[in-house]
Amino acid sequence: MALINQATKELQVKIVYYGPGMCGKTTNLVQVHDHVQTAQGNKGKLISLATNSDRTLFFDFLPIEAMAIKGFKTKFQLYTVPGQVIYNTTRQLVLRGADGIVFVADSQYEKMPENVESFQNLQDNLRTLKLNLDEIPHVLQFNKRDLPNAAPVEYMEFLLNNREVQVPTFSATAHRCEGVFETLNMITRMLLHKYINQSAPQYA
Ligand SMILES: Nc1nc2c(ncn2[C@@H]2O[C@H](COP(=O)(O)OP(=O)(O)O)[C@@H](O)[C@H]2O)c(=O)[nH]1
Ligand SMILES: [Mg+2]
Repeated sequence: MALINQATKELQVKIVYYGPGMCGKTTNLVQVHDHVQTAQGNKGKLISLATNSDRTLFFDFLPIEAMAIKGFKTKFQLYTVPGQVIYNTTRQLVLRGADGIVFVADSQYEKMPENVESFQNLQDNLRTLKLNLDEIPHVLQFNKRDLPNAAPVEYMEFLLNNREVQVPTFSATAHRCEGVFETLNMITRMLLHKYINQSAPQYA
């Protein structure tokens, strides 16, 4: 559930980028951080929450056209999780209180088992937290579309988007910022629709 900060009159919405190691989660956050438009002072620093090589990153921002609901502005907090299998406890901690999830998949054929495993791990971790992916707004991003060994989108849909209710999917080449804001705009729109019942502005 989104947090209400009475002191700053902000509604805080937490979005977690999830996926296997090296799929491009950090790249998504760096691109958003570099290019998102906010009024001066309304974008936090990109913070690394751990010291190991596979870091958890975080920053928050208040969109330039922040939606004001009953006097509250909507601030977005973006997190990545470490993708490596050994950091599962960290992933559970980061997932706690997530309002929305972006699952980033690596399009390379040989990464499909890792994508599927990570998607399963996401559902398992949510279950541990007594949450259900079906009840959390989420989107899929098929990243690294630029690589020659990228699997067809239809195949990735079949592997990762075959649940009862299909979710929006986006093709991306994150290091060129392609598909990054399309993905973010959709998840924010879904969240605003859920919490605020209004459509979101575009961020870049
Ligand atoms: N070719 C290609 N490389 C990418 C893309 N997105 C990210 N990368 C690279 O993949 C590597 C892992 O990315 P990173 O964001 O650190 O992955 P993370 O482990 O999910 O956080 C880095 O070298 C990125 O520059 C993409 O769309 N295409
Ligand atoms: Mg990373």
